[in-house]
Formats: sequence, C-alpha cells, structure tokens
Amino acid sequence: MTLQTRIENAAAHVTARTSPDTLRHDWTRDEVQALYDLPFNDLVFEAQIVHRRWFNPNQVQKSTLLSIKTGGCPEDCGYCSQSSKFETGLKATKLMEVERVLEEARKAKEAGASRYCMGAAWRSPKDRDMDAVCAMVEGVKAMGMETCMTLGMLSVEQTLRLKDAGLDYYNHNIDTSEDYYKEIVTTRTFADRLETLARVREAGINVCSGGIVGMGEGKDDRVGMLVALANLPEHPQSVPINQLMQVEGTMLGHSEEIDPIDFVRTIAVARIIMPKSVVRLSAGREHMSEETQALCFLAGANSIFIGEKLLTTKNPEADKDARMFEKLGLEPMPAHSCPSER
Ligand code: SAM
Ligand code: DTB
Ligand code: SF4
Repeated sequence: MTLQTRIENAAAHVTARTSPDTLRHDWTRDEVQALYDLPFNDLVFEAQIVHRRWFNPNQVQKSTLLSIKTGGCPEDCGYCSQSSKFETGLKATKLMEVERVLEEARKAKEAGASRYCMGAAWRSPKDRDMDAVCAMVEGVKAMGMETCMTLGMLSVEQTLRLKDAGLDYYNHNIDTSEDYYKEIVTTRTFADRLETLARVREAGINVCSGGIVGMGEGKDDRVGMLVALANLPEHPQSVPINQLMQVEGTMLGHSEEIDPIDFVRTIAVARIIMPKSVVRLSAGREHMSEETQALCFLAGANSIFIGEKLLTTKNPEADKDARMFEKLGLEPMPAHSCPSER
C-alpha cells in the first residue's frame, strides 16, 4: 500500500466514524467511551484529522486571566482556593477598580494575549457590581482583545447587560460528570450550571465551558462530562480542560493525580466530538512537561493561558512558554478566528 492510499484509508475511516463536518449533539456514552479507549496512536491521529479540518494546526490562542475579585466565596467547590469553606491562607479582596483592571489588560495585550479573561469569586454577581463589570468589558474590548468573564450564576437581566456591554465569551464550567458533581460541590447543582449556560447561549454570548480532571474522578466521569458538553444545544465555542491545581487546605488538596496520557486522551476526545470548538489546555501547565503539552497540541488543544498567574495559582513563566512556542513552531492565533464564534 502506498503512503497516499494509507492516508486516504485512514481519512475514510475517520469520516465514517466522526465526520468533522457534522456537528453531532446525540453522542452516547458508549460511543465516546469507545473513542477514549482507542489505541493512543489511533485516537491522536483521528483528533489531528478533525483538528486540521477546522483549524490551522500550528496556531494556538493565547489568553490571560485576572482575578478581579479574589476569595471569600460562599460556594464549597472542593477544588477551589477561593472558597470560604476552606483555610487556604488566601487573602480575600474587594472588586478591583476598573482602571486597574484596564492597566493589567494593557500589559497582557503587550505580552501577546488575544483574549482577556476576568474572574470573580462570586456565587453570582450583585446587581450593584454590574456597572463596574460592564465598564471592564467595554474598556478591554476597546483595546481589540476578545473579552471573557466568569462571575458565577447569572440572572437573565445580568446576562443581557453583559451582552449589551459587548462581552464576547462567558466562562461557566460544568467541571465533571453530573454523577460526580455532587461529590465536589454541594452548594449548587449541575442543573444550576446548565441554566446559566442556557441564558448565556440564548443571549448570543459565546459559551466557554469545560471542566477539571485529576479530581479523583473515573474515566467514565471524564466521558460523562465530555458527552454533556457535546450534547448541549450548541457546542461551547471554547472548551477549557483544566488539570486540577492542588491547593493545600481544600478538599482536593491531596487527590490522586491524573496520568498524563489520560489527560491527552481527554483533550483528543473533546477535539473529535466538538470539531469547531477551541479546546483550551487551561490550568495545570505549571506541572506539565513540555512533552505532555506537545502531545496535547497534537491531540487538538489550541488555546493556553499565558502570564505567570492563573487566578490564584501559578502558570509557566513567559520565557518558558516563548521557548516552547519556538521549539514546536507554534504561532499565536489571531483574535476572532474561531470558526464557531458568533
Ligand atoms: N466563581 C465563578 C465560578 O465558579 O463559576 C468563576 C470563577 S471559578 C474560579 C472558574 C473555574 O476555575 C471553575 O469553574 C473551575 O472549573 C476552575 N478552577 C477553580 N479552581 C481550580 C483549580 N484548583 N484547578 C483547576 N481549575 C480550577
Ligand atoms: C477555566 O476553565 N480555567 C480558568 C478560567 N476558566 C477561569 C481558571 C483556572 C483556575 C485555576 C486555579 C486558580 O488559579 O485559582
Ligand atoms: Fe467560588 Fe467559583 Fe471557587 Fe466555586 S470555583 S468556590 S464558585 S470562586
């Protein structure tokens, strides 16, 4: 068999199973489990074919995060440094001044970020905070970056205000499978998360939703999470896959770490079942080898956070990331080039 025939056969096999042109919302757990369990080389190859249908495989989007309101959160998310239910030594702060947020955003743009993500440790925003939050969106947008906010649960009115301010993306993670969710968070439900996601989607804001792995979940929970995301009425335009950043003092401060190959499998399956979404290699790069990160890009991840801090935990130094981009021949993805963006 010639190389050309082998490539054509492989492409036909992928198309028969997962056609990258059809966006499916009827994935079964069995189908997705079967993808997850493929021999690793077959899985990554399949993910690459889907990836190349919609994206330039050498472009990776760069986002920067800022915690605009840190700590003191009333929720009990078992992974989070910012929950008031845990003693993590984190100092709680008030909502940052708009001008300070814009100063930080300017620095992020200079450092090469095309998206600015602002996060607040709230169960949901107070209406009195909405003027400041909307001013942050408007200010960052005026710099030419994509804007993203993550503020907890939103009412319909708050969602519409964010849309009017020009917010591009809203991040709201389902975190894990519906079954495992109750083990991790008790102060809100999986259904509450879906309700906010529906409000965001219906307001016409791009959805950023994914989850965390390495929380002691089983592979069936990773599969359950990915099925739940892919079977939403629209695939989230951005799908962050976070590796748990273990924080001393939280419920999950000493949980069992995920095997890097399983992490890459999670990325590859996300890529295959949500072909037009940006898959984000989010938290956890600080503890990941360059080789694992390279495998993640090969498996279809095409977004990272840059900057030395995530919200409260560490992220790789800028020069380390610059060397990795250079070594792998990666280039930044320009703003607004996601094929599923609204
Ligand atoms: N309070 C809002 C909420 O929970 O929706 C927004 C901020 S919250 C910190 C944003 C997301 O960060 C969470 O949904 C979770 O998926 C992720 N996250 C939080 N702590 C993490 C950790 N230690 N490791 C990895 N991801 C984490
Ligand atoms: C997401 O999925 N990951 C980011 C962003 N959305 C808001 C947050 C990661 C937080 C990691 C833990 C911390 O720094 O506190
Ligand atoms: Fe609060 Fe969000 Fe942390 Fe949960 S993840 S404790 S809601 S800041």
